[in-house]
Amino acid sequence: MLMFKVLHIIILIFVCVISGNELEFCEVFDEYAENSKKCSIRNNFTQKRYILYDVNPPEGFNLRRDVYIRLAVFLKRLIEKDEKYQWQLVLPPWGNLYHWQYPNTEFQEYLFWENFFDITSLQQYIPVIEMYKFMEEYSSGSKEIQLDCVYILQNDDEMFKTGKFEDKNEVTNCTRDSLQYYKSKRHIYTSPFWGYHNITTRNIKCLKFHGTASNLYQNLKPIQYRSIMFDHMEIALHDEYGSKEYWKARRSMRYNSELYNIAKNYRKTFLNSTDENDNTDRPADWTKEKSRRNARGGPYLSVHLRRRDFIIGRKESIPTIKNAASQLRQKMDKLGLTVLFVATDGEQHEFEELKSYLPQYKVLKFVPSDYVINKFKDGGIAIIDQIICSYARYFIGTYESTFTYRIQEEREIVGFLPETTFNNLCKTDKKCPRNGQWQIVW
Ligand code: GFB
Repeated sequence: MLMFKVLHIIILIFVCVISGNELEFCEVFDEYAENSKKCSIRNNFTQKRYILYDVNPPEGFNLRRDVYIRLAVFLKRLIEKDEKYQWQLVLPPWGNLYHWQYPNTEFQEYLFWENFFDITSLQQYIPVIEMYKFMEEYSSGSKEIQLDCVYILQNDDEMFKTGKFEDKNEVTNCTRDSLQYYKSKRHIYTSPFWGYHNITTRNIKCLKFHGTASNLYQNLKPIQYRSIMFDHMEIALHDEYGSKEYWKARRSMRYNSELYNIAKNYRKTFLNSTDENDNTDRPADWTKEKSRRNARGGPYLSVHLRRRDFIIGRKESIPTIKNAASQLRQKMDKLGLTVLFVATDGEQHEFEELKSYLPQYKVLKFVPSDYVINKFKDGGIAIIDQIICSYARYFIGTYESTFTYRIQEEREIVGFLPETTFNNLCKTDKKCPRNGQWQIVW
């Protein structure tokens, strides 16, 4: 009997190797011990484990970048404590973001991280791979990519009602809200999966979750699962917000070098700003960067003027264009600056209105070429705006905008004095909400 069992296992392993598609005979159903056993055998073969994630669909680009940092630190710590497995973070392609509506841009889906970020820099912090690489590695030639387990994180509504917050990680019934984007046919779930119809799972669990990301280590179960996805990952909080580790992860998020170059040319051509003159030179490798506070910045003031949904959703903190102009004029006069760079999602007529209130100043915004629009789309244009804002002598942002937060972080990394960075437009001169100052830790 024992001989027979051993033989059975050897055959199983042999089939696994020659079929090249381990998924064909390894479907993960926790409740079926027989299947779990097969998976254990398969999973012992390879030490590679893949973590995938997604974020609540309406969330924008810059909150998503923050969710990446939570995962990056999560993975860094996981690797430190668990050397047995080769953990990899699969970078979720960008697409279909609510705010990405640039006219004339083609289809904004399936955009890989390399469009916006420098993958080598990210990899100097944690092992990340693009989705297409994951598909190649994981599928071994098969068209279907079946994820071993998908956890959908759900808030605990009760906690929000009572205000008593405590860590929670409980498998619970899936609410309609949680499953609204998934399609199920004979226990196989498809969609949304970043728009890929060939990605499926048989195993979805909903988690009532409250706490920091590291509370999810217990859900990884690497003996059972080779690939695991967390949906609604924005629900998990930072483990180390603002710490040295947080800033390391953040520093590794260098942009695609072409975006830096476009911003650099713009600064030089229109803003009389170069790294040599502005004392903003940085090493090409982020790990070589050092703490400093002597960046001068180009001879311009930059503003992030957030409009659109903020005019309605954040009425109490968003000024009128006229009032914003008055605040900007006062600051430029005080600093002796005559050039204003405006990053905005506002309409052209709002920009024209702003200019009309500032006739004695040079007021500019970045106008992308067709090449930039087609290649980098909304995400890349937004990054170029952010980079240009990051190199100004003085920056004023929009209260509670994550777009502004990312600029402030970048300025902290470049080495500006905090008082030139942590400023925001006020509703009026009298009513001025203040953002916190999250200064860099080296
Ligand atoms: O990045 P984001 O999450 O920042 O969303 P918030 C704003 C998006 O609007 C950006 C565009 O990703 C850009 O596509 N955008 C905003 C800009 N400002 C600029 C700009 O100056 N230049 C360019 N080129 N594009 C959050 C939303 O917005 O606000 C949430 O993500 C929610 O969904 C919340 O609506 C209230 O933090 O400003």
